Amino acid sequence: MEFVATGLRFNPHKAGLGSVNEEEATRVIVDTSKGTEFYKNEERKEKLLEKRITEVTELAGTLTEQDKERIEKLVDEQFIVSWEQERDFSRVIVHLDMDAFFASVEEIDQPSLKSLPMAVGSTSMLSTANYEARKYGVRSAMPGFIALKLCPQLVIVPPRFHRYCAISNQIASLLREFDSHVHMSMDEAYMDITEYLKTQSGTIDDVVSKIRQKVFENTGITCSAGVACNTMLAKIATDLNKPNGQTFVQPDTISIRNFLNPLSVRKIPGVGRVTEKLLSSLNIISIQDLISNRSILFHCMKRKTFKFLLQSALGIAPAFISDSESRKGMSRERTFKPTSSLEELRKICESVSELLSSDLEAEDLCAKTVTLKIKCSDFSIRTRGVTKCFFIYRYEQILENAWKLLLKELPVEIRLLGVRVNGLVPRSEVLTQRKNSLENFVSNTLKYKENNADLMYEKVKDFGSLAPTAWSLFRENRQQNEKEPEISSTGVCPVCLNFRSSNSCLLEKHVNFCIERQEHALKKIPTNSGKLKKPRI
Ligand code: TTP
Ligand code: MG
Repeated sequence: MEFVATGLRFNPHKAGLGSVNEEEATRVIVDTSKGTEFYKNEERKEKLLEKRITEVTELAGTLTEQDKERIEKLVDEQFIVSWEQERDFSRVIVHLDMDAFFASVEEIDQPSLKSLPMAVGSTSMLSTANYEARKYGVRSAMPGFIALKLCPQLVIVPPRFHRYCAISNQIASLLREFDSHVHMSMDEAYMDITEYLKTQSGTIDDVVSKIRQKVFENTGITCSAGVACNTMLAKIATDLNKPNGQTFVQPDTISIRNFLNPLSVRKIPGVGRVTEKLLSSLNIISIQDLISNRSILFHCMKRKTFKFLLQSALGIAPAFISDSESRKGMSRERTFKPTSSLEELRKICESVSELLSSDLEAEDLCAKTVTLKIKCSDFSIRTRGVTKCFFIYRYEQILENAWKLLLKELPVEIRLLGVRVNGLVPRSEVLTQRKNSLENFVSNTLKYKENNADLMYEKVKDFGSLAPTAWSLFRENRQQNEKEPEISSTGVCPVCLNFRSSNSCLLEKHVNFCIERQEHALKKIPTNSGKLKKPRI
């Protein structure tokens, strides 16, 4: 077959695709997509990748054998020795991933679909496929029209995101029995079952089987599990025995190395097809190769990439996702038939924002930054973000911020819309902080008013007017003198200083409203927050 861009090659890295003839599937993908924007974009991306490969291989070629030995020694002494000391074997982490999640939910609701090759999505894009369809090479993130070429009898079912969310929430509550701090995203969960195991008599494998059985009995969905001493290893392990299976990695350095060494670099979460191709140009195919070529990695990669790849290859990672890490961000996205219709885009933006706000709600978090990601019909990707000066979590707030960012991009034809929130903190923390700062503000304001009332009055007299805030302060002070309100139980809005209430919810709502109103007035002032991020290769 003629040369094929990396992104056009059939991607076999998903459970259930092992028996597919890759060359045949690639030919169907190439033939069906020739001349499309997708095809052109993949060719553009390939050119950039080729350039990067040339740079990296040239750089690697400058190393002599002596250089490599010297760098290897340095890497071992300066990095690996201290990383090895950081290894934590004390926790038992389980990663659970539902099998063919969206498709399984559809099969539960329509059992007749079980025996058919079926995928969820549309002719333009599939979200996932059941294992029957995977035998034909049909998989997630594949356009439906290509899937129909690979498997003409494929049944394509439109997605029902609310249903998937409901089942996902149900699974999360079941899993809380084993770890009350379970981290659950749509169809995968991380649990630290170290404490739970102390209350059980069976082996680790028995307990994990029990967990999977519980999910199945309550939802009808099978899932696969990986068990290891850290989340990264557990996630890799889950994939090895999918569907409806589990893999346990013994918590010692030799077992971990034996488990990882023969695997493809692609098994490392975060290594995609571009990194895979870049590494293969350096003759790095397996995880073992990453370790043997650590001098080249050190010499050719950015320090962060070097660290990530080598630590992953050694199986070194934090035992569990720390709260702050897990709170880095949350996102939702939707792929659809390219459209420039504002009405359709608004609906999609609404549904993505709604899912995201319920994710925030489920974890009781709120966010500082909203980022919009769009993939245009020519497959170029744009991301735009805005950082607020206050925390948001409500559906309307996420929607309006994402929508404003989108409006700035018009006119545009879009095939994917995603919204991400970052700067996450627990809502309870924000409410406490806000309450404290409100209380401080109120008491300081009243002290200030007491001390400065005369001075302010003089200013009013001198200049004839005051800025609105100062004016309200002054006016309030006059009213205060007349009424003497209960300061301790009543809060004042620190923005307008006009609104006061002893009901903290009402006050908070008002403060949010006031800040947004103020932001609205200021929004004409250009800031850096809407800058376009350049896509990385
Ligand atoms: P995955 O767990 O990656 O896939 P899966 O559950 O369908 O199949 P597997 O048995 O291999 O775990 O993703 C979970 C759900 O997320 C999937 O059912 C649909 C959705 N999804 C997309 O919408 N687009 C995508 O590209 C992928 C990978 C998943
Ligand atoms: Mg899954």
